[in-house]
Amino acid sequence: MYAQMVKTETNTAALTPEERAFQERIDADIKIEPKDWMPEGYRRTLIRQISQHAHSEIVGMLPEGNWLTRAPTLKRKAILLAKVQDEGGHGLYLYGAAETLGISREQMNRQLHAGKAKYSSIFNYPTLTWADVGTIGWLVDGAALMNQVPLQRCSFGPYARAMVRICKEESFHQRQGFDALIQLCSGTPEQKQMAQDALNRWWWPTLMMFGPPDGESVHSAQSMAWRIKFASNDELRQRFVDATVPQAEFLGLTIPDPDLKWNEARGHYDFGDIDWEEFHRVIKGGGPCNRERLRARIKAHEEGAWVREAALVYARKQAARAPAPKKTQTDEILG
Ligand code: BYC
Repeated sequence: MYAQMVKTETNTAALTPEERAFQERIDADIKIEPKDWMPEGYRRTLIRQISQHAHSEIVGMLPEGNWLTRAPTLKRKAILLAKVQDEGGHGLYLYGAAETLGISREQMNRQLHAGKAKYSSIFNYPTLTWADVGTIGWLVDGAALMNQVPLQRCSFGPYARAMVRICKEESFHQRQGFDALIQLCSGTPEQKQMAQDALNRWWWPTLMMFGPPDGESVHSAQSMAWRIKFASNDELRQRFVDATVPQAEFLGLTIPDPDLKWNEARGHYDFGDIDWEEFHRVIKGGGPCNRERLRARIKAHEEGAWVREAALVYARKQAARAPAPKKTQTDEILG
Protein backbone atom coordinates (compact mmCIF):
# COMPACT_ATOMS: atom_id res chain seq x y z
CA MET A 1 0.00 0.00 0.00
CA TYR A 2 1.06 3.55 -0.72
CA ALA A 3 0.81 4.55 2.96
CA GLN A 4 3.29 1.85 3.89
CA MET A 5 5.72 2.95 1.19
CA VAL A 6 5.97 6.51 2.45
CA LYS A 7 8.04 7.30 5.51
CA THR A 8 6.18 8.74 8.46
CA GLU A 9 7.34 11.41 10.88
CA THR A 10 7.97 8.81 13.59
CA ASN A 11 10.43 7.15 11.25
CA THR A 12 12.81 10.10 10.80
CA ALA A 13 15.89 7.92 11.30
CA ALA A 14 15.07 6.26 7.98
CA LEU A 15 15.08 9.61 6.13
CA THR A 16 17.87 10.58 3.72
CA PRO A 17 19.66 13.89 4.51
CA GLU A 18 17.62 15.58 1.78
CA GLU A 19 14.36 14.23 3.18
CA ARG A 20 15.35 15.27 6.71
CA ALA A 21 16.15 18.82 5.56
CA PHE A 22 12.80 18.88 3.76
CA GLN A 23 10.94 17.72 6.89
CA GLU A 24 12.75 20.38 8.95
CA ARG A 25 11.49 23.07 6.58
CA ILE A 26 7.96 21.70 6.92
CA ASP A 27 8.26 21.58 10.72
CA ALA A 28 9.52 25.18 10.74
CA ASP A 29 6.39 26.14 8.76
CA ILE A 30 8.39 27.28 5.70
CA LYS A 31 6.36 26.97 2.52
CA ILE A 32 7.46 24.55 -0.19
CA GLU A 33 7.36 26.08 -3.67
CA PRO A 34 7.11 24.20 -7.00
CA LYS A 35 10.79 24.47 -7.91
CA ASP A 36 12.02 23.36 -4.47
CA TRP A 37 13.26 19.81 -4.01
CA MET A 38 10.52 17.56 -2.61
CA PRO A 39 10.17 13.81 -1.96
CA GLU A 40 8.36 11.99 -4.74
CA GLY A 41 5.68 10.85 -2.25
CA TYR A 42 4.95 14.48 -1.28
CA ARG A 43 4.55 15.43 -4.94
CA ARG A 44 2.29 12.44 -5.63
CA THR A 45 0.15 13.04 -2.54
CA LEU A 46 -0.39 16.65 -3.49
CA ILE A 47 -1.20 15.83 -7.11
CA ARG A 48 -3.73 13.26 -5.88
CA GLN A 49 -5.39 15.56 -3.37
CA ILE A 50 -5.32 18.80 -5.36
CA SER A 51 -6.55 17.16 -8.57
CA GLN A 52 -9.34 15.35 -6.67
CA HIS A 53 -10.24 18.64 -5.08
CA ALA A 54 -10.28 20.40 -8.50
CA HIS A 55 -12.44 17.65 -10.00
CA SER A 56 -14.82 17.99 -7.03
CA GLU A 57 -15.25 21.69 -7.71
CA ILE A 58 -15.96 21.09 -11.40
CA VAL A 59 -18.26 18.08 -10.94
CA GLY A 60 -19.82 19.98 -8.02
CA MET A 61 -21.15 22.55 -10.51
CA LEU A 62 -23.53 19.93 -11.93
CA PRO A 63 -26.02 19.23 -9.10
CA GLU A 64 -26.67 22.92 -8.47
CA GLY A 65 -26.40 23.85 -12.15
CA ASN A 66 -29.44 21.60 -12.53
CA TRP A 67 -31.52 24.30 -10.80
CA LEU A 68 -30.24 27.40 -12.63
CA THR A 69 -33.19 27.47 -15.01
CA ARG A 70 -35.68 26.76 -12.24
CA ALA A 71 -34.58 29.05 -9.39
CA PRO A 72 -37.72 30.49 -7.77
CA THR A 73 -36.83 34.21 -8.14
CA LEU A 74 -34.51 36.40 -10.17
CA LYS A 75 -32.50 37.16 -7.03
CA ARG A 76 -31.99 33.46 -6.21
CA LYS A 77 -31.08 32.75 -9.82
CA ALA A 78 -28.43 35.50 -9.86
CA ILE A 79 -26.97 34.24 -6.57
CA LEU A 80 -26.89 30.64 -7.78
CA LEU A 81 -25.28 31.64 -11.09
CA ALA A 82 -22.53 33.48 -9.21
CA LYS A 83 -21.99 30.53 -6.87
CA VAL A 84 -21.75 27.96 -9.66
CA GLN A 85 -19.31 30.23 -11.52
CA ASP A 86 -17.25 30.54 -8.33
CA GLU A 87 -16.97 26.74 -8.17
CA GLY A 88 -15.68 26.73 -11.76
CA GLY A 89 -13.10 29.34 -10.73
CA HIS A 90 -12.03 27.21 -7.76
CA GLY A 91 -11.49 24.28 -10.10
CA LEU A 92 -9.25 26.46 -12.29
CA TYR A 93 -7.10 27.75 -9.40
CA LEU A 94 -6.69 24.17 -8.19
CA TYR A 95 -5.84 22.69 -11.59
CA GLY A 96 -3.29 25.53 -11.88
CA ALA A 97 -1.79 24.63 -8.47
CA ALA A 98 -1.60 20.93 -9.44
CA GLU A 99 0.06 21.79 -12.77
CA THR A 100 2.99 23.39 -10.91
CA LEU A 101 3.77 19.85 -9.65
CA GLY A 102 4.38 18.52 -13.17
CA ILE A 103 1.04 17.10 -14.28
CA SER A 104 -0.88 18.62 -17.18
CA ARG A 105 -4.52 19.65 -17.20
CA GLU A 106 -5.06 17.20 -20.05
CA GLN A 107 -3.66 14.32 -17.96
CA MET A 108 -5.90 15.23 -15.03
CA ASN A 109 -8.93 15.37 -17.31
CA ARG A 110 -8.05 12.00 -18.80
CA GLN A 111 -7.81 10.46 -15.32
CA LEU A 112 -11.22 11.87 -14.40
CA HIS A 113 -12.91 10.80 -17.62
CA ALA A 114 -11.46 7.29 -17.37
CA GLY A 115 -12.91 6.98 -13.85
CA LYS A 116 -9.39 6.69 -12.38
CA ALA A 117 -9.39 9.97 -10.43
CA LYS A 118 -11.79 10.41 -7.55
CA TYR A 119 -13.95 13.43 -6.78
CA SER A 120 -16.00 14.02 -3.65
CA SER A 121 -18.63 11.35 -3.02
CA ILE A 122 -21.22 14.04 -2.23
CA PHE A 123 -21.66 15.09 -5.84
CA ASN A 124 -23.07 11.70 -6.80
CA TYR A 125 -26.43 12.46 -5.18
CA PRO A 126 -29.32 14.09 -7.06
CA THR A 127 -30.84 17.53 -6.41
CA LEU A 128 -34.54 16.71 -6.38
CA THR A 129 -36.07 19.98 -5.14
CA TRP A 130 -35.14 23.65 -4.74
CA ALA A 131 -34.51 23.00 -1.04
CA ASP A 132 -31.59 20.77 -2.07
CA VAL A 133 -29.81 23.84 -3.44
CA GLY A 134 -30.06 25.67 -0.09
CA THR A 135 -29.08 22.50 1.75
CA ILE A 136 -25.99 22.01 -0.41
CA GLY A 137 -24.90 25.56 0.42
CA TRP A 138 -25.59 25.11 4.12
CA LEU A 139 -24.26 21.58 4.67
CA VAL A 140 -21.94 20.72 1.76
CA ASP A 141 -20.22 24.10 1.60
CA GLY A 142 -20.22 24.17 5.40
CA ALA A 143 -18.42 20.80 5.48
CA ALA A 144 -16.07 21.91 2.69
CA LEU A 145 -15.18 25.03 4.71
CA MET A 146 -14.53 23.01 7.86
CA ASN A 147 -12.08 20.90 5.88
CA GLN A 148 -10.56 23.69 3.80
CA VAL A 149 -9.95 26.53 6.27
CA PRO A 150 -6.94 24.65 7.74
CA LEU A 151 -5.66 24.01 4.19
CA GLN A 152 -4.86 27.74 3.93
CA ARG A 153 -1.83 26.82 6.08
CA CYS A 154 -0.85 23.86 3.89
CA SER A 155 2.91 23.45 3.43
CA PHE A 156 2.68 23.67 -0.36
CA GLY A 157 2.58 27.38 -1.31
CA PRO A 158 0.38 27.32 -4.44
CA TYR A 159 -2.28 25.15 -2.74
CA ALA A 160 -2.28 27.27 0.42
CA ARG A 161 -2.63 30.50 -1.57
CA ALA A 162 -5.44 29.10 -3.74
CA MET A 163 -7.29 28.07 -0.57
CA VAL A 164 -7.31 31.63 0.83
CA ARG A 165 -9.51 32.89 -1.97
CA ILE A 166 -11.56 29.68 -2.16
CA CYS A 167 -12.41 29.86 1.55
CA LYS A 168 -13.60 33.47 1.26
CA GLU A 169 -15.97 32.44 -1.50
CA GLU A 170 -17.08 29.21 0.21
CA SER A 171 -17.99 31.24 3.26
CA PHE A 172 -20.38 33.31 1.12
CA HIS A 173 -21.75 30.09 -0.39
CA GLN A 174 -22.48 28.62 3.02
CA ARG A 175 -24.29 31.77 4.11
CA GLN A 176 -26.40 31.98 0.96
CA GLY A 177 -27.48 28.36 1.49
CA PHE A 178 -28.44 29.02 5.10
CA ASP A 179 -30.29 32.16 4.02
CA ALA A 180 -32.28 30.20 1.40
CA LEU A 181 -33.23 27.68 4.09
CA ILE A 182 -34.26 30.40 6.58
CA GLN A 183 -36.66 31.63 3.93
CA LEU A 184 -38.06 28.15 3.24
CA CYS A 185 -38.34 27.32 6.93
CA SER A 186 -40.27 30.50 7.66
CA GLY A 187 -42.58 29.90 4.69
CA THR A 188 -45.55 27.57 4.26
CA PRO A 189 -45.69 24.14 5.97
CA GLU A 190 -45.01 22.59 2.52
CA GLN A 191 -41.86 24.70 2.11
CA LYS A 192 -40.63 23.74 5.57
CA GLN A 193 -41.34 20.09 4.80
CA MET A 194 -39.32 20.43 1.59
CA ALA A 195 -36.37 21.73 3.66
CA GLN A 196 -36.73 18.85 6.14
CA ASP A 197 -36.82 16.31 3.31
CA ALA A 198 -33.64 17.80 1.83
CA LEU A 199 -31.91 17.65 5.22
CA ASN A 200 -32.99 14.00 5.61
CA ARG A 201 -31.35 13.09 2.30
CA TRP A 202 -28.17 15.20 2.55
CA TRP A 203 -27.18 14.78 6.21
CA TRP A 204 -25.48 11.39 6.08
CA PRO A 205 -23.76 11.86 2.69
CA THR A 206 -22.39 15.18 4.04
CA LEU A 207 -20.83 13.41 7.03
CA MET A 208 -19.16 11.02 4.56
CA MET A 209 -17.42 13.95 2.82
CA PHE A 210 -14.78 13.99 5.58
CA GLY A 211 -13.53 10.60 4.45
CA PRO A 212 -13.32 7.16 6.09
CA PRO A 213 -12.97 6.77 9.86
CA ASP A 214 -9.48 7.50 11.17
CA GLY A 215 -8.64 3.81 11.54
CA GLU A 216 -9.18 3.34 7.79
CA SER A 217 -7.67 6.60 6.56
CA VAL A 218 -4.58 5.40 4.73
CA HIS A 219 -3.16 8.83 3.93
CA SER A 220 -3.80 10.79 7.14
CA ALA A 221 -0.61 10.06 9.13
CA GLN A 222 1.79 10.99 6.34
CA SER A 223 -0.29 13.95 5.16
CA MET A 224 -0.34 15.32 8.70
CA ALA A 225 3.45 14.93 9.02
CA TRP A 226 3.79 16.87 5.76
CA ARG A 227 1.29 19.52 6.89
CA ILE A 228 -1.05 18.78 4.04
CA LYS A 229 -3.64 17.78 6.61
CA PHE A 230 -4.07 19.37 10.05
CA ALA A 231 -6.87 17.41 11.68
CA SER A 232 -8.07 13.85 11.23
CA ASN A 233 -11.21 12.91 9.28
CA ASP A 234 -13.09 12.07 12.50
CA GLU A 235 -12.00 15.27 14.27
CA LEU A 236 -13.28 17.44 11.41
CA ARG A 237 -16.50 15.41 11.19
CA GLN A 238 -17.10 15.98 14.92
CA ARG A 239 -16.40 19.72 14.60
CA PHE A 240 -18.90 19.88 11.76
CA VAL A 241 -21.63 18.08 13.73
CA ASP A 242 -21.03 20.31 16.76
CA ALA A 243 -21.28 23.47 14.64
CA THR A 244 -24.29 22.36 12.60
CA VAL A 245 -26.70 21.02 15.24
CA PRO A 246 -27.45 24.51 16.66
CA GLN A 247 -27.99 25.80 13.11
CA ALA A 248 -30.59 23.06 12.46
CA GLU A 249 -32.26 23.98 15.76
CA PHE A 250 -32.37 27.63 14.69
CA LEU A 251 -34.09 26.58 11.45
CA GLY A 252 -36.52 24.37 13.39
CA LEU A 253 -35.39 21.28 11.46
CA THR A 254 -34.68 17.82 12.85
CA ILE A 255 -31.40 16.10 12.05
CA PRO A 256 -32.29 12.56 10.90
CA ASP A 257 -30.28 10.75 13.57
CA PRO A 258 -32.05 9.24 16.62
CA ASP A 259 -28.67 8.76 18.33
CA LEU A 260 -27.69 12.43 18.12
CA LYS A 261 -27.26 13.64 21.68
CA TRP A 262 -25.15 16.21 23.54
CA ASN A 263 -22.51 14.42 25.60
CA GLU A 264 -21.70 16.63 28.61
CA ALA A 265 -18.61 14.61 29.56
CA ARG A 266 -17.05 14.82 26.08
CA GLY A 267 -18.27 18.34 25.40
CA HIS A 268 -19.42 17.17 21.95
CA TYR A 269 -22.48 15.70 20.28
CA ASP A 270 -22.58 11.92 20.01
CA PHE A 271 -23.98 10.75 16.70
CA GLY A 272 -25.11 7.51 15.08
CA ASP A 273 -23.18 5.11 12.87
CA ILE A 274 -22.38 6.13 9.33
CA ASP A 275 -23.18 3.64 6.57
CA TRP A 276 -19.62 3.10 5.34
CA GLU A 277 -20.81 0.50 2.83
CA GLU A 278 -22.74 3.25 1.07
CA PHE A 279 -19.62 5.47 1.11
CA HIS A 280 -17.46 2.76 -0.49
CA ARG A 281 -20.14 1.97 -3.05
CA VAL A 282 -20.38 5.64 -4.06
CA ILE A 283 -16.63 6.21 -4.36
CA LYS A 284 -16.33 3.03 -6.44
CA GLY A 285 -18.81 4.44 -8.96
CA GLY A 286 -22.05 2.94 -7.66
CA GLY A 287 -23.78 6.08 -6.33
CA PRO A 288 -27.11 7.31 -7.69
CA CYS A 289 -25.53 9.80 -10.14
CA ASN A 290 -21.91 8.64 -10.78
CA ARG A 291 -22.56 7.66 -14.39
CA GLU A 292 -24.60 10.77 -15.14
CA ARG A 293 -21.90 13.05 -13.69
CA LEU A 294 -19.07 11.47 -15.69
CA ARG A 295 -21.15 11.46 -18.85
CA ALA A 296 -21.87 15.18 -18.42
CA ARG A 297 -18.17 15.98 -17.91
CA ILE A 298 -17.04 13.93 -20.93
CA LYS A 299 -19.73 15.53 -23.12
CA ALA A 300 -18.70 19.04 -22.00
CA HIS A 301 -15.05 18.21 -22.71
CA GLU A 302 -15.79 16.85 -26.19
CA GLU A 303 -18.08 19.73 -27.09
CA GLY A 304 -15.46 22.23 -25.90
CA ALA A 305 -12.71 20.76 -28.14
CA TRP A 306 -13.16 23.45 -30.80
CA VAL A 307 -12.75 26.21 -28.19
CA ARG A 308 -9.45 24.74 -26.99
CA GLU A 309 -8.21 24.33 -30.58
CA ALA A 310 -9.21 27.90 -31.51
CA ALA A 311 -7.54 29.31 -28.39
CA LEU A 312 -4.31 27.44 -29.22
CA VAL A 313 -4.25 28.67 -32.82
CA TYR A 314 -4.92 32.23 -31.63
CA ALA A 315 -2.15 32.02 -29.02
CA ARG A 316 0.31 30.73 -31.65
CA LYS A 317 -0.59 33.58 -34.04
CA GLN A 318 -0.18 36.15 -31.29
CA ALA A 319 3.24 34.72 -30.37
CA ALA A 320 4.38 34.75 -34.03
CA ARG A 321 3.26 38.37 -34.46
CA ALA A 322 4.73 39.62 -31.21
CA PRO A 323 7.54 42.16 -31.75
CA ALA A 324 11.02 41.20 -30.48
CA PRO A 325 11.37 42.17 -26.80
CA LYS A 326 12.58 45.78 -26.32
CA LYS A 327 16.18 46.29 -25.27
CA THR A 328 16.49 47.30 -21.64
CA GLN A 329 18.90 49.93 -20.33
CA THR A 330 21.20 47.13 -19.13
CA ASP A 331 21.21 45.60 -22.65
CA GLU A 332 22.24 49.02 -24.07
CA ILE A 333 25.09 49.40 -21.56
CA LEU A 334 26.34 45.87 -22.14
CA GLY A 335 26.05 46.36 -25.88
N1 BYC B 1 -15.16 11.22 -1.61
O1 BYC B 1 -6.85 8.24 3.49
P1 BYC B 1 -8.04 9.09 3.28
C1 BYC B 1 -15.91 20.91 -2.77
C2 BYC B 1 -10.84 8.68 -0.60
S1 BYC B 1 -15.83 19.98 -1.34
C3 BYC B 1 -14.38 10.50 -2.44
O2 BYC B 1 -8.71 9.63 4.48
P2 BYC B 1 -7.15 11.72 2.50
C4 BYC B 1 -17.10 21.66 -3.10
C5 BYC B 1 -9.45 9.28 -0.59
O3 BYC B 1 -9.25 10.11 -1.72
C6 BYC B 1 -15.12 18.43 -1.64
N2 BYC B 1 -13.23 9.90 -2.05
O4 BYC B 1 -7.67 10.24 2.24
C7 BYC B 1 -18.01 22.08 -2.15
C8 BYC B 1 -8.61 8.02 -0.60
O5 BYC B 1 -8.64 7.41 -1.88
P3 BYC B 1 -7.33 7.44 -2.88
C9 BYC B 1 -13.67 18.38 -2.07
C10 BYC B 1 -12.88 10.06 -0.76
O6 BYC B 1 -6.78 12.30 1.18
C11 BYC B 1 -19.16 22.73 -2.51
C12 BYC B 1 -9.41 7.10 0.31
O7 BYC B 1 -10.75 7.56 0.27
N3 BYC B 1 -12.76 18.75 -1.01
O8 BYC B 1 -14.99 20.84 -3.49
O9 BYC B 1 -6.13 11.75 3.57
C13 BYC B 1 -19.44 22.99 -3.83
C14 BYC B 1 -8.90 7.05 1.74
O10 BYC B 1 -9.15 8.31 2.42
C15 BYC B 1 -13.64 10.82 0.15
C16 BYC B 1 -11.49 18.33 -1.02
O11 BYC B 1 -11.09 17.60 -1.89
C17 BYC B 1 -14.82 11.41 -0.33
N4 BYC B 1 -15.63 12.13 0.48
O12 BYC B 1 -8.43 12.50 3.06
C18 BYC B 1 -18.52 22.61 -4.80
C19 BYC B 1 -10.61 18.85 0.10
N5 BYC B 1 -13.02 10.80 1.35
O13 BYC B 1 -7.07 8.89 -3.20
C20 BYC B 1 -17.37 21.95 -4.43
C21 BYC B 1 -9.21 18.36 0.02
C22 BYC B 1 -11.91 10.04 1.19
O14 BYC B 1 -6.20 6.81 -2.13
N6 BYC B 1 -9.10 16.95 0.30
N7 BYC B 1 -11.84 9.58 -0.05
O15 BYC B 1 -7.79 6.66 -4.09
C23 BYC B 1 -8.94 16.44 1.56
O16 BYC B 1 -8.95 17.18 2.54
C24 BYC B 1 -8.71 14.96 1.71
O17 BYC B 1 -8.30 14.45 0.46
C25 BYC B 1 -9.96 14.19 2.22
C26 BYC B 1 -9.59 12.68 2.27
C27 BYC B 1 -10.31 14.64 3.63
C28 BYC B 1 -11.15 14.36 1.28
